[in-house]
Formats: sequence, C-alpha cells, structure tokens
Amino acid sequence: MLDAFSRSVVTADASTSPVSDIASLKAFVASGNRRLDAVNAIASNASCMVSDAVAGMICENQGLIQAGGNCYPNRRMAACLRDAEIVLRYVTYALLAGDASVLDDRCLNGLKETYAALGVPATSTVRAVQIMKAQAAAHIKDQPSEALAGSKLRIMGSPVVDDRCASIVAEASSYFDRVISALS
Ligand code: PEB
Ligand code: PEB
Repeated sequence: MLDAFSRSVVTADASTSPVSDIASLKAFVASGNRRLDAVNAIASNASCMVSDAVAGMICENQGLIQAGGNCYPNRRMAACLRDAEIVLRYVTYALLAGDASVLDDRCLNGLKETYAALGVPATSTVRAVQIMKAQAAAHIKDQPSEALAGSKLRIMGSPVVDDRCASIVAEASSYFDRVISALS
C-alpha cells in the first residue's frame, strides 16, 4: 500500500533517480486539510450514501429484488449493501492516501472475477458506483441537493475553497472511475 510520498520514492527508485516531484508533494501537503475535509464529508455520510445508491440502483432495475434478481432474498440485499459500503470505504482510503494502490490491491484485485463467479451483475454494480460518485462530488463540494436528500440532507459547513475543491472532486471521481473500469 502506497501513499503520495511512498509512491514518489518507489517511482524514483525504479529509475535510480533522486525524488523529483517535490512540487506535487508540496501541493499534496498544502491541500492536506481540504483532503481531510473531503474524506470526512464522505465518511460521515457513508451510510446514507450507500443506502441511497443501492436504492437508486434498484429503483431503476426492480428485477434485482424479484425472485432470481441478485438482490433477492434479504441475504443478497445485505451482501450488496455491504459491498457498496466496502467500495466506498476503499475509495475514501485512496483519497486520504492520495494514491489508488490500496483500492487496487485490497478491493478491486479479482473483484470482477468474483462477481462473475457469483452472478453479480456488473452493469447494476457500476450504476451504484456511479451514484456514489455523484454523491461524493456533492458532499465534497458541500452542496448536496434537497431534491435528492429530503429530510436527510446533510451540510457539513466546513470551509470550501477555490472552485469548490475542484481538484479534490476530480481526484475522488478518478477513484470511482477506477472501480467502474475494473468491473467493466
Ligand atoms: C466481494 N461480494 C460477495 C462475495 C465477495 C464479495 C467475496 C462472496 C462472499 C459473500 O457473500 O460474502 N468482499 C466483497 C468485496 C471485498 C470483499 C468488494 C473487498 C475487500 O472482501 N448484488 C447486486 C448488486 C451488488 C451485489 C449489483 C452493488 O445485485 C452484490 C451490490 N455481492 C453482492 C451479492 C453477493 C455478493 C457477494 C448479492 C452475494 C451473492 C450470492 O451469494 O449469491
Ligand atoms: C438515487 N441519488 C442520487 C442520484 C440518484 C439517486 C439516481 C443521482 C446520481 C447521478 O447523478 O448519477 N434517485 C435516488 C433513489 C431513487 C432515485 C433512491 C429511487 C426512485 O430515482 N445527500 C445527503 C444525504 C445523502 C445524500 C446525507 C440521502 O445530504 C445523497 C443520503 N444522493 C445523495 C447525494 C446525491 C444523490 C444522488 C448527495 C448527489 C446529487 C445531489 O445531491 O444533487
């Protein structure tokens, strides 16, 4: 498992050169509090996000909860909610570390094959991950909408800077995209 610092060391060592990307590490340090707020925005809302994403996936494809669907019976529904939470948790780890290796090695490695063997449908899984990607962007920007959250709306109130944290939103989105491409 690597983070932004160990990644830079490993990369430099592989080419027997001194560490060279000091500027990007400096930016990583400078944006540290923003990164922590972003991770907190997701982690603090994780259970709401997961249940909403899985509910949304099922709303759009109700066959999932009928006999023969992969979220039927309750045992599979529970496994699905658990899996969505696992994926979201590993995305927050990657976001905290500033590196995708923890997500790749401990979550995505072999997941596509596991799902194929279990008959878990990839398109539905991808849809749930896409909804979580949209949720994470909204929560990092601290702009979740009333329309989609209703009484569960949660505004963190942490300071939001330049372009509503566009670079952290983009980085978080890239980890969700990594999950989607690993499953597709
Ligand atoms: C991966 N998921 C399931 C299993 C495993 C994983 C190993 C089999 C064992 C079990 O049931 O517990 N576990 C999971 C993971 C890690 C891990 C990501 C990473 C560290 O250790 N079904 C759907 C949806 C989707 C879903 C599309 C989004 O219709 C998930 C949720 N995963 C799902 C289901 C099962 C499962 C297992 C329904 C149970 C399948 C079955 O037993 O028939
Ligand atoms: C599922 N939720 C969101 C999206 C969808 C759903 C389809 C849009 C995803 C996208 O843009 O691709 N929609 C929902 C659902 C059905 C449906 C269950 C069933 C009929 O059609 N906001 C908060 C809470 C947390 C939350 C803490 C409620 O303040 C969730 C749990 N859902 C949330 C957020 C978004 C979202 C999308 C933050 C992002 C979009 C937004 O807020 O505007």
